[in-house]
Amino acid sequence: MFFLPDTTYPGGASSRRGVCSFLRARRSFLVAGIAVLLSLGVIGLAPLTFSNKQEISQLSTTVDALKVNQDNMRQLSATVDALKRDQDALKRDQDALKRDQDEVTRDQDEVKCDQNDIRQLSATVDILKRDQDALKRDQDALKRDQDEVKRDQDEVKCDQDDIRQLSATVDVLKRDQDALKRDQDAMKRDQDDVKGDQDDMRQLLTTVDALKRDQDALKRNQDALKRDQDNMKRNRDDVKGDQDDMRQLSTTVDALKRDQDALKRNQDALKCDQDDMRRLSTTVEALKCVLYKERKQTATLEKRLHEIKQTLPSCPEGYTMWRGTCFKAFDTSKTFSGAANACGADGGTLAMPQDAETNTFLASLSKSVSHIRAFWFGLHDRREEGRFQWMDGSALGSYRSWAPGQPDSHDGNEDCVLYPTSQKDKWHDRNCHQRAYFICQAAPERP
Ligand SMILES: [Ca+2]
Ligand SMILES: [Ca+2]
Repeated sequence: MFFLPDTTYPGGASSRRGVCSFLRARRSFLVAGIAVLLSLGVIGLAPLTFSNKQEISQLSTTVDALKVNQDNMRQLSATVDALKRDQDALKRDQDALKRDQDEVTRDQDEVKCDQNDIRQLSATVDILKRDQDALKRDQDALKRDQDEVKRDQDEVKCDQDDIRQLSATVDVLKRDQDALKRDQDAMKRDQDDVKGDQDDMRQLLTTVDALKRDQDALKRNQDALKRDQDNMKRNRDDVKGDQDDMRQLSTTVDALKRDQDALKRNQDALKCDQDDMRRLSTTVEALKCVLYKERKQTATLEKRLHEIKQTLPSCPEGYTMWRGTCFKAFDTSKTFSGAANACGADGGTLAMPQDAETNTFLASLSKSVSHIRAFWFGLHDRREEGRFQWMDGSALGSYRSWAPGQPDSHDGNEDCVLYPTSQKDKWHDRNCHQRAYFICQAAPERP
């Protein structure tokens, strides 16, 4: 059988867990036993089918065993009942323990509160002790003061006694003094009679002394006045110097004022200049923008010009373009025919100034090469005297620029025309074999 103690379990929770596992094991064992018995009962019905005795005896043994098992079952049932009771008792004990635990917790909280109260009380007691010490010190100080007061009181009492004695002595002295005064008054009356004569003498002497003192004082006053006069004179000189300084200062101040005004005017002018500078700066910025645009445009135009030049016809080297024709003044001397051949070698002819503008241009071109040389150009009357024609065979038109008296076909042998050394834009007919510089013209070349 299983028995439980009545009240407490020193092992606590671990003991209770051991008991519970034990109960569960016993319950499993009980269930297993019941199962065995039931199987044996089923088996016990079998012998009816057996005939031999051996089997019957075996069955008898089995029945006995079953009876024993039945007894065991009963014992187990009793054990289970006892265990249930023990379990109930354990539960009750557990509840009691829980209640005890709660009470202990509450007691613990109360103890904590009490501990806090004790700490506060301890702090209060410390404060009270410190107050008590301070009070003791104050009490000692008061006792010392009291002792001093007592000593002062004793001294005052001694002084009072002395004062009383002094008062008595003073009364005696007063009486003596009154007696003395009376004697003194008598003496004075006698003395006054003697003094009457003496006073007159003394007054005279006093008057003389006073006069002497007045004289000395007058002298001192006189010296002081002289010193004052000297001081005054020096002060006057100083004042005069200060006045001069003041005048100079005034002049300086006026000059400074004028300078200030001039500075103000300069400042105003500078401000105006500054404004102008600002405006100029703005204008410059605007101009820079314009300049930038212009430059850009110029670059574009130059580029375009370059492109156009690439496509335009150009003059041979050394020739200058004039109204779509190229001209060149040569600085070598040739006959008219030699000059014409030289121009032909360049792909052109001798120049043909068929209008006033071209004539002026050619005169200028020849002068750029030489001022003192004559220049052939392409006009002649070699085919028929008096009938002038250009190098391309066309007849001389209405425009002509003969020098006065020309053409004169001097000696009947002048059939070629040139610009003479003087009057470069005027024409002269000359001997074609004469040597002169010359001017060629050519058509521009296509690139
Ligand atoms: Ca002629
Ligand atoms: Ca001539």
